[in-house]
Amino acid sequence: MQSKLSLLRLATLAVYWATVKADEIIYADGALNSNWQDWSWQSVINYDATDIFEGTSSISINSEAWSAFSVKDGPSTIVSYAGLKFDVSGANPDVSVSLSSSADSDSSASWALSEFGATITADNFTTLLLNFNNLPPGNGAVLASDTWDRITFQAGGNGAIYHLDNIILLDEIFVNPDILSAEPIGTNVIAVTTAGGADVSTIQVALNGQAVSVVGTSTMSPIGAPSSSISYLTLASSFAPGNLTITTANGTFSYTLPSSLSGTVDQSTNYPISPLIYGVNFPTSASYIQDLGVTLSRWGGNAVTAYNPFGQFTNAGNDWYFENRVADPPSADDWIGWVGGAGSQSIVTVPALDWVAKDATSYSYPASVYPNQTAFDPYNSDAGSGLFPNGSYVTPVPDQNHVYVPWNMSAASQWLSGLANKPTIITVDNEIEIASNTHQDMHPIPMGYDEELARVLNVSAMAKAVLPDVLVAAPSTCSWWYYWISQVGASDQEAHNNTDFLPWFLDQLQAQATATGVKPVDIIDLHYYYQPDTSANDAAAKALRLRMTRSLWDPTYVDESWVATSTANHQPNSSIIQLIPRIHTLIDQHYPNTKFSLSEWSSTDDTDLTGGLLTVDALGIYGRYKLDAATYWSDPDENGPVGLAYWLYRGFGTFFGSSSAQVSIPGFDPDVLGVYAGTNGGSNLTLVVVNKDPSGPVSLNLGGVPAGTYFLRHFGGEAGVAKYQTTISITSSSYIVIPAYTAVFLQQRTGGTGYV
Ligand SMILES: *[C@@H]1O[C@H](CO)[C@@H](O)[C@H](O)[C@H]1NC(C)=O
Ligand SMILES: *[C@@H]1O[C@H](CO)[C@@H](O)[C@H](O)[C@H]1NC(C)=O
Ligand SMILES: *[C@@H]1O[C@H](CO)[C@@H](O)[C@H](O)[C@H]1NC(C)=O
Ligand SMILES: *[C@@H]1O[C@H](CO)[C@@H](O)[C@H](O)[C@H]1NC(C)=O
Ligand SMILES: *[C@@H]1O[C@H](CO)[C@@H](O)[C@H](O)[C@H]1NC(C)=O
Ligand SMILES: *[C@@H]1O[C@H](CO)[C@@H](O)[C@H](O)[C@H]1NC(C)=O
Ligand SMILES: *[C@@H]1O[C@H](CO)[C@@H](O)[C@H](O)[C@H]1NC(C)=O
Ligand SMILES: *[C@@H]1O[C@H](CO)[C@@H](O)[C@H](O)[C@H]1NC(C)=O
Ligand SMILES: *[C@@H]1O[C@H](CO)[C@@H](O)[C@H](O)[C@H]1NC(C)=O
Ligand SMILES: CC(=O)N[C@H]1CO[C@H](CO)[C@@H](O)[C@@H]1O
Repeated sequence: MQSKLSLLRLATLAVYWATVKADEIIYADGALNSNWQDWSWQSVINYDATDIFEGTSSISINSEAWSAFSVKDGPSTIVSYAGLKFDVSGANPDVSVSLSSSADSDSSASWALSEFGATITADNFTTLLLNFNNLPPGNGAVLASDTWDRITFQAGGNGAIYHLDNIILLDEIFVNPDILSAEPIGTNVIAVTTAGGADVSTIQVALNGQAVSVVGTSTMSPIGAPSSSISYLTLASSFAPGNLTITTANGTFSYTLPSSLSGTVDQSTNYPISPLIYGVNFPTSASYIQDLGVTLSRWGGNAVTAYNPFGQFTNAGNDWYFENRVADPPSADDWIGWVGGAGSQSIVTVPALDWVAKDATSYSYPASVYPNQTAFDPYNSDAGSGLFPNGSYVTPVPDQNHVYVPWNMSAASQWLSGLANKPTIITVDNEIEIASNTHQDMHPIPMGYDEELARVLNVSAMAKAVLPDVLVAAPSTCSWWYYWISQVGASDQEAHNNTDFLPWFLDQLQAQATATGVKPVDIIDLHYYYQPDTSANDAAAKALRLRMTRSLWDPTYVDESWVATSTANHQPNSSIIQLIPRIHTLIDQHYPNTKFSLSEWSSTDDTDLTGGLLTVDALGIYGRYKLDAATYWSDPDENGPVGLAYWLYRGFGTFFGSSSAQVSIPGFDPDVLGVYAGTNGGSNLTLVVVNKDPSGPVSLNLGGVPAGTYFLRHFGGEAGVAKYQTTISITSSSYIVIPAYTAVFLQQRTGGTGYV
């Protein structure tokens, strides 16, 4: 167990603010600064609230769902300040802060108040700082330069009631030198994170009461986070079990180093890893693809079902009031081109229902036609949810011609044949088994087995005729329940020889392949969303999040969700998902020699560290269990924990290995550890280790790991979320330390130390 004597100090509290020339006070007492305008919407705002205040009054805000308190400056000056400070009170209000530009409509990232690392209560104001050089959650990311002139505090889907006070743009932020963390890593290195250029030369280290000297120090500032820094202190001797004490000018950090878990890594026993497992949906830019090493980019999701490539329109379906809009990005052809130019292959959705959007403005459920609905778009009060107040779908079904134009295989063929840039893989629409829900206006009749198969075969025949090299992926089913059952229900299963959907579907594809000599589907594509509920995001939920990757592979892991007790007929065992081996077995039995992909999956939390650790674990599992392709839903922040998981394996041209090497650790507990080994033809060993335990380091004794020079990447633990990397020596394979809640990448560099 770790005991850290100094308090865990949050990034927001480790800095001080000082007025040097002119801070801009946007609000202090009574009224908004006259240079600023109120651009709020659907919120009740009182600038002179006295129920709780500092000074003489505060701002009270009551925002409806998705509405906001928003203020706009005169001339654009925000970018010249160092940060935005404000006081907030409320019962943990669901509010996010963002900046935007009225000149070009750009928006910054949106930072949830919960990401600032402080507790917000209704009784007292809490001071939060949006440091433009160290954005929340405090990994050193810097605000992009733009014509920012607007600050928006937007409520989430349940609205928000809260107070703000003392909203100030700071001219300067002084960072007091501080040593934030000091953790053991590798065989003899202490990783020390600092703020304000703190001096690490006076740090003293003792192991079991004996002083250990520091023989080398190197310091780096992480890529993409120039204001964070980390120093690696090399010790004169290696770690060993016992008490490690690190004494600094800003507190003492103590750890108990445990006895090591023993095993072996065998590079000579290996098999290829598909490079396409490191994909995401809709990467944001070419540099995103290159920085994270994204190998496969998907154009997919609910909003591409109605994609009209000729007008570049689409419809949001039930994600947003069944409204048409300009597709974003507009041109699939250009998109395939630039993702390819950045080094990524592409997987592109071909609409497979009978309609696509006719324009950028129409919507299916106008209030003028259907006055009685559960909700209307806060930005367009005429566009309704398509649900009666009792939750039933609005009837009569609207005439599709109001919003859509017909779509058919000749239109699809015209689109694909005209593409200047060809996709690597196409998918047959997206989750069409639930179209009568997500696109109830377009396809109100629940889809059954036969219709889904017919649509898959029709798109496949069209696509293979037009693009002879393309791989066809289907059925892109949304989740576990629909792998086995159609939206028609049990009667559909009974009508199909009482067979679950997937095995039936595979049998039909095999029959088609046998009859025609051409495999209609090259890749069985599913979406996988973990079913356990981790939304509480407390310690128990985080531990569950890190355990539930076992559902991808483990034949003994009973799913910790409704799946475990569902009585539906999902042979061989309805309570054990064991996803990748299960689907491989089904494919072998019903439609052999077919690939398997997951074109949507998620860590369940893109901003919490455990979402990143889960992603590292999952990417290791995908390689080890021979998944053929995967794309994350959707485009995790490059500098957030999930983005860092991709960077760890693939960032900036470094990669884990072309093959998965055998790891054998008797007594290994997958609830607390993930250990993956990669190799290039039996050399250049790479190890990725995830320590899922928040409370202390683990140590490994791994035969087959040669001593020598290693390139180290890591994130997590006390060091936090940033792209930390260095070169270290592994002095012996017998005692390698991985800090708590940390993912590490260690790659043998026999020929030198170079890395990008
Ligand atoms: C850390 O220690 C240095 C050196 O004693 C001191 O100047 C600095 O104020 C300390 N930082 C904090 C946050 O206490
Ligand atoms: C480590 O410290 C604990 C608590 O101070 C003590 O009980 C234990 O004996 C120490 N272990 C070693 C190996 O020195
Ligand atoms: C609105 O729909 C609800 C049921 O969903 C019904 O009880 C109510 O009478 C309807 N109101 C009007 C004005 O039609
Ligand atoms: C829901 O309300 C609508 C409109 O009032 C009505 O037509 C429909 O029958 C109701 N559905 C149920 C299940 O009560
Ligand atoms: C196919 O769709 C196109 C584009 O909407 C339309 O012009 C054409 O008439 C349709 N063809 C058939 C046979 O429905
Ligand atoms: C599939 O194509 C055939 C032949 O063009 C057509 O008759 C059938 O309606 C199509 N099926 C679906 C579900 O679109
Ligand atoms: C129906 O299922 C049984 C086993 O569940 C199988 O033996 C039989 O071949 C199937 N029949 C058809 C027509 O697929
Ligand atoms: C599925 O596995 C669980 C856990 O091992 C076991 O309790 C259950 O009996 C199995 N069910 C079937 C149908 O084999
Ligand atoms: C191993 O890495 C070194 C650089 O450290 C490189 O020169 C060598 O080609 C690599 N070997 C293989 C098989 O990739
Ligand atoms: C920590 C703190 O300032 N607590 C205060 C919160 O507000 C209540 C009621 O106004 C005070 O009594 C606490 O002292």
